[in-house]
Amino acid sequence: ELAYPDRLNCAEVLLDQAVERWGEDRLCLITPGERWTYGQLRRRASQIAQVLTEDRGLVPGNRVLLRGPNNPWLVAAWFGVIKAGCVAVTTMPLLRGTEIRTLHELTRTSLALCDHRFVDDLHAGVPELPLLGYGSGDGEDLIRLCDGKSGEFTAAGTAADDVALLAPTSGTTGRPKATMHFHRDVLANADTFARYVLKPAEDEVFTGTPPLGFTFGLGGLVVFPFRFGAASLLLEKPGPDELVAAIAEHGATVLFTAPTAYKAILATGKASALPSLRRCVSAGEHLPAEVWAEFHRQTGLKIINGIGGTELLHIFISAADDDIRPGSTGRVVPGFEAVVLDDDGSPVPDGQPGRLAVCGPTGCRYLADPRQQVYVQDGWNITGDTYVRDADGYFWYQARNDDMIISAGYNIAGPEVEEALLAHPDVVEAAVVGAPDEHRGTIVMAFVVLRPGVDGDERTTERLQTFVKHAIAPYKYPREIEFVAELPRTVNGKLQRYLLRERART
Ligand code: 3SK
Repeated sequence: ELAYPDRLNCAEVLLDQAVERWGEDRLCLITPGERWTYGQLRRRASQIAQVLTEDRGLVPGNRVLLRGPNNPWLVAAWFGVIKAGCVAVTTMPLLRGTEIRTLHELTRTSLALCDHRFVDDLHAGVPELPLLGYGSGDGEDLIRLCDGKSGEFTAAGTAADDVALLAPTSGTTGRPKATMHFHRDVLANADTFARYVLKPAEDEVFTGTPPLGFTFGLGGLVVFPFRFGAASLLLEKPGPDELVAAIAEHGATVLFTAPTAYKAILATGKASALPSLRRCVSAGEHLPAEVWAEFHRQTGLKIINGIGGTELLHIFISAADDDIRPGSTGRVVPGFEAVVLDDDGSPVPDGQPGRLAVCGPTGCRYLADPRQQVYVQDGWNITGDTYVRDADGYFWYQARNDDMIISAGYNIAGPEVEEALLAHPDVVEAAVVGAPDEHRGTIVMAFVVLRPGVDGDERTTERLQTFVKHAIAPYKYPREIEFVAELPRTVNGKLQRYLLRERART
């Protein structure tokens, strides 16, 4: 049972209290070119809170959009916003203007703190949103404003169940939802999955690839290390070789990444040269048993496979220590409960497939969204995954039961890609499904009916792919396109998506 005081500011606990406990000079953030101590980060976060409240007149509850790759200023911005009692709206750096606009309209942000290199799409999407940039580049600069501040700021006296974070999730329809997380939720994830499964030591160095805009990254690279006085190695967009080199150079001990990246690390041929690694966490998509076995063979490490969700902030079912059955996702993390349900919402017997439902200290609340009633019932989050639980309590992944495509750890809503394709003048109809792929697990595959007279050749494929990459985040583009005369439909005109899925498998 987790107990937190009624008044709680998670940034104060994770940062200010860390400085009190471990001292100003303790290392907290490492990048290929920089090292920040807890004291430095606290000063920068406090200065940001001063800029927000003193210069920009923000008050507790105002929402601030954060946009940028994983680096110390993004972490300082996250802490500064929350220290000020404002709500951090974390976003994926790859989002394009229209996607940012949709999120802004949903979350009604008052200000954006954005890496200068990423302002163009933000500006194109929400030109009216006040913006402070940081890092190298032009525009009104957050760092310069911070330099004029004392760095003394007492964290806002928020309640434990005030919202600290709005974390967007793309949903199955492409219409994003924003999940609301309280100050206590942020700590609860560290006090469940991290405490009981990772059991971090104080001298740990966490690292990984997920953006901080994805709660898998935010937990693994910020919340968990800070909760245990450890350090985080931040890499902006590492390829496998860079990741491997950085782990070796900085002695990283805990790795968070998706199955695709574990495969890519194996492909570098250097997996066995990572002696500092102690724990490896995999989530975001299903980890094939062969990848687990090969990684174990080459490194001696047992990847901790887990499933989490933006809705519950982080991992709620996972393997732990030697309690690992390769190919299974593991057992419920202490503090959470999970059941497998049939179509009527009743638990199915062990060994039978059904829909996974989860309940825990982090809860699931969508901001102003009627889908709350569909996906959250009696406090249980009804996930989009089909699972089987065995008699020993291990959960075995079967499939997605919706239209979400998980490709290389990215959640991609098929209907959103369809919409992007349909905006092209040459496209008459489009349907998108996931197709199996050796490297990415699944790829986005589109079936497209073209306007009469347009050839379905390679040039058209490339044109459509480029078009989608410019319309929505580039990782969502269809890596394969098949041109068809018509899409399979029922007599009522309903798309028979399952036929396309079968076709994509062949
Ligand atoms: O996809 C997952 O498994 C996941 C894990 C941790 C945090 C968030 C998510 C979506």
